[in-house]
Amino acid sequence: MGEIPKIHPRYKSLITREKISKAMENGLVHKTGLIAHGRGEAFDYLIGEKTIKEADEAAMIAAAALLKAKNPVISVNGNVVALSANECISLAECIPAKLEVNLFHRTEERMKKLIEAFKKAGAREVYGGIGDARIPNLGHDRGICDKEGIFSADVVLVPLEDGDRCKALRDMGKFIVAIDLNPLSRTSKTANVTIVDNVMRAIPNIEKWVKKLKNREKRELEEKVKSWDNGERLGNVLSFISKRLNSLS
Ligand code: PTJ
Repeated sequence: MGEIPKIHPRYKSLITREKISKAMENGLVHKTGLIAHGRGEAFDYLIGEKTIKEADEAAMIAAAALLKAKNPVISVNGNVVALSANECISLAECIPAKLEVNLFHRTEERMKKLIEAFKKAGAREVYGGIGDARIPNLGHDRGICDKEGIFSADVVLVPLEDGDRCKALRDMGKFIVAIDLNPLSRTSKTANVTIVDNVMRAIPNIEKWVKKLKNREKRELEEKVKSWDNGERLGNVLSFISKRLNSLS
């Protein structure tokens, strides 16, 4: 495609597609990352391509969980680096949390490229390259992680996560915050807190809440997190979508 005209009504969406397809050509995004992106776009339409109330509240709980954590880690993959690298770095500094590249389709070449891309964007330290630990009960290379990173984390933020790995992380006793536009996915259902929103809006929104909650007592943060019922909240998202579709029909 030539230059995308700024007056195109879907300009933002087209630019995002360009970004992700270029990142695929550069070996950062896996080819199935394009399929995942398309699926995300479809669900984004259903919520009106904006942060809905339920997602904002989930982002607040996510911020509370990340702030009260002893070793919080933000797990990033190809799509996340292509769409939100700077925002992830800013969030990680604000909490503070570690950043770890953790791939579904892991190759040493992609790991190297993604860690380099993060460092080029300003990240001081990026975990994932050592690969000296394994998430139990996960076959193949998608179970590889860093001992000092995800393996020993108590809270992990997983944008665009695979359902199987999300469950394996929960089985390790970790508190999982997922960002997933699909409220029906296994990841959404398995996480402790699911933010049904686009990763490009959700990451800065979590940061907004981290700044608001930063000076609150740990006990208050804990109470907020404890009060969250993820199943009920996902039900509310589905009701929102169904009401919205009814109102449009
Ligand atoms: O870079 P890798 O090798 O780790 O691979 C990453 C992908 C995304 C290819 C891999 O994790 C994968 O196949 O994921 P899934 O199982 O397709 O799940 C992706 C989920 O993310 C789907 O439920 C999508 O709806 C959702 N999604 C896609 N784009 C976005 C999104 N959620 C939030 N924001 C998005 N921009």
